[in-house]
Amino acid sequence: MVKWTKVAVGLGSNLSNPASQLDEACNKLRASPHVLNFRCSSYFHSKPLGPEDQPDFVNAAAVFETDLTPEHLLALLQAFEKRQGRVKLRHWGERLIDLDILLYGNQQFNQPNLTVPHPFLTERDFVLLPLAELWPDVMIPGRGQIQNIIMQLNSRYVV
Ligand code: PH2
Ligand code: MG
Ligand code: MG
Repeated sequence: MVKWTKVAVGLGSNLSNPASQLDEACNKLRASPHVLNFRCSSYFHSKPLGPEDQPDFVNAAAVFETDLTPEHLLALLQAFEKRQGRVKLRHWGERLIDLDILLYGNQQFNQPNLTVPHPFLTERDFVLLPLAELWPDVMIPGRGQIQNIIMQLNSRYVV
């Protein structure tokens, strides 16, 4: 019996018509035989985190079930990034398409090339807000309810 696991993936782009890059990535994911019940959030516009001399981002989250292991899902996302034309520019810099594993079931692990939940998930509104739109009662392993994390994030800006 094949085991299907519910996962969340973060999408981001700030080059070559970002929204159409997200559309393309969503279409490819939805069409994969390793993906079931694919859903994608609205597109959120955000200021770049990191170098400020780069265009604004469009971000989204996707939630689906997969029969791939975390390593194989990472390989699939990296292959999609490459096929879509992503080239490595600079750290935290501009990118055509970025597909990051945010959650893999309720698992928590730390490998040299993959940390789950995504290490910056709880610090980034452009990841938390799309994810909460799709999956409002998700529990982030080790961190708790997404709504509480968002409230804590917002309270940092209250003076
Ligand atoms: N991704 C980064 C660096 N900075 N800023 C925004 N607004 N959105 C992103 O997706 C993003 C970023 C590296 O992955
Ligand atoms: Mg990435
Ligand atoms: Mg990223």
